[in-house]
Order: sequence, then structure tokens, then C-alpha cells
Amino acid sequence: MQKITKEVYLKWYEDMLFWRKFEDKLAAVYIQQKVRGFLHLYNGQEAVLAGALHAMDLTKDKMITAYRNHVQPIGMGVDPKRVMAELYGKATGTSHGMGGSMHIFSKEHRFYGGHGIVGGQIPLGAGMAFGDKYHDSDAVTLCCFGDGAARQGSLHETFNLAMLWNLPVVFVCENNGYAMGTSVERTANHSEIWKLGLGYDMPSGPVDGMNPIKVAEAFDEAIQRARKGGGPSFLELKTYRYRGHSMSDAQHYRTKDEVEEYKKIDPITQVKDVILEKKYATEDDIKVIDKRVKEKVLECEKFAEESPFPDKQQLYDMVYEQEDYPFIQHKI
Ligand SMILES: Cc1ncc(C[n+]2csc(CCOP(=O)(O)OP(=O)(O)O)c2C)c(N)n1
Ligand SMILES: [Mg+2]
Repeated sequence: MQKITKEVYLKWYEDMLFWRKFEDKLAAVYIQQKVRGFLHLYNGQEAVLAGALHAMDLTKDKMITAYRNHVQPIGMGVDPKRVMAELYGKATGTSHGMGGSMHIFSKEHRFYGGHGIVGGQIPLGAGMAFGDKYHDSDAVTLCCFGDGAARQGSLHETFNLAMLWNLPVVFVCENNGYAMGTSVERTANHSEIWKLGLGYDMPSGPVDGMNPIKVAEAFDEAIQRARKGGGPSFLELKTYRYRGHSMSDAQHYRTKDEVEEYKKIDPITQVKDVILEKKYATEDDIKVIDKRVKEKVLECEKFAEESPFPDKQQLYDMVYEQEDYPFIQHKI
């Protein structure tokens, strides 16, 4: 793994702040009904992504995740303007405005979505790793899902086959404490999700998901093992989301005090504290970064606002119709 230098800390600060502010902007424009449908934000979980990206080889490694998926593609190299435009449903979006919030996708940058079916991406991630192994590539797939998804039966079938076939995949459970309004404690008789891997002899463990250094170290070990033919790993990242499950969540299942407690170990603040303590930058330098981030977010908003909606005809181009399909008499 690349050493964690001053430059890395500064990049982490700027990237994580950008992801946070990018999504704060999405929340604001959602309330104005410029972004429609569901909107699930990643606020609080940024250290997981920052640490993972540091350990990945972005020229070949792949990622697949659930619907909390706006900032991962940005981290992997997708133009954030196109991500914002996708959320606006505009033709300049990553899927020409046809995917929306839950389905950001970029084959070019090896980001494979964006999945709304809870746990649906777990077997798909193993399939991607199978493809790499089949084609003798040494790329590794990061297959990310939530604590709620970890309770899906397909996780067990996938873990079994991934171990049997020794696939180059890292299973990543981002345990943010809740599946919609259901706490981890209410979904099983134990709350150490990483232990699910032990039943398959899969190297597994818990990770402090609020600290990008701890995340990067854990991912590095798992990714290197997979790259060298050592097979799958399972990491449980202990993290937290500050905002509701989606924008329409009254959050009656937790207290404001609990949210405030987690904000004390906020990943962005943790990184900023190290930067200031080690004198990697001054308060004034930080202000310059903050200003740059704000401008970048405004650029994305402007781009999305000014982009055209897709042509109506495109809706019909993307509907599957089989002319000789029996029983149904239909014509668009
Ligand atoms: C198969 C399926 N069941 C139920 C739902 C409804 N649902 C959407 S998100 C969610 C909670 C998932 O929680 P978790 O896996 O912890 O991810 P998080 O939202 O915390 O990132 C549920 C039950 C769904 N989308 N798909
Ligand atoms: Mg969760």
C-alpha cells in the first residue's frame, strides 16, 4: 500500500469534504423537488470509501454497492457533474438520466452500481470476481452492502461458492447501525456481523469504519490476499449515518444525542485534526480547500441545472417489447 503521507491526508480531507457537501447539496435540491424518487445519503460513512480507494488499484479493481451510491463512482474517477446530472434525470447523466439516484453506473471506471434490491449485489459481486478469475486477471472486486443486507440468505450461498471457487473478492459490510429503522440488535441474536464469515473459514474481522487509516490497512491486507490468489475476505466496517435512511425518514428509532455522539468521531474532523496537529496545513490553507470544495459543488449544480432532459423518444427505446409474446395484446 502507498504510504499515508501528508499529501494523502490532504487528499482525504478534500475528497471526503467534497462528498459530504455534494450530498448536502443533493438534499437541498431534493427538497426543491429538482431531484425526484428516493435519495439515500452517505453522510458519516466517508472514511470507508476514502480508506478503500487508497488500498485499491484504480486501474483495474472493481466496486459494486447498494443504493447509497453517489460518491463511490466519484471516488473511482467519474465526473461528479455527470453524477449530479443523473440525479436530476438529465441527458448528460451517467445513464443519460434513465437510472437516477439508486443506479449510478460506470463501466469505464469499473463501478458496477447502484442496486435497489437489498443484498442483490452480493451474488453479482462474486460473479464479477468469478469473471476476473476466469479471464486470468488479477483484479479484485469490492462487494459492499449494509448490515440489513447481511441478513439476506443469498449472502450465505455467495460466501459458500466464493470460498469454494477461491474468488478474488472482498465482501464489505458497512454496518451503519440501522436497516431503515431497524437496529442491528433487532435483526439477530448477535451484533458481530463479521463472524458470519467464520462459518465458511473466510478471513473476517471488524474494522473502525470512522478512521480512514484503519480502513486502508484492513482493505490493503484483504485486497493483497485476493490479488495473490488467497481468495475472499469479509470486513465489517463499524460506521454511522447522520442523516435518515432516505430523505423521508422521521428517525423516531434513535435519539439526537446518539447522532451527536458519533459526530464527535466524524471522519472528516479526525483527518483535519491530524492535519493541523502535524502541521501539514494551517487553518488558512484549510479555508482555501473548503472554498474550492464549495465552488466544485456549485459547478456540479450549474451543470445539472443547465443540462437538457432526455428526448422523450428515449423512453420507448429502452422498453423491451417482444412482438410475438403470447396472451398480452399490447402496443406502445
Ligand atoms: C429485497 C428487499 N427487501 C426490502 C427492501 C426495502 N429496503 C430498502 S433499504 C432497506 C434497509 C437496508 O439496510 P442496510 O442493508 O443496513 O443498508 P443501509 O441503508 O443502512 O445502507 C430495506 C429493508 C428492498 N429494497 N429490497
Ligand atoms: Mg445499515
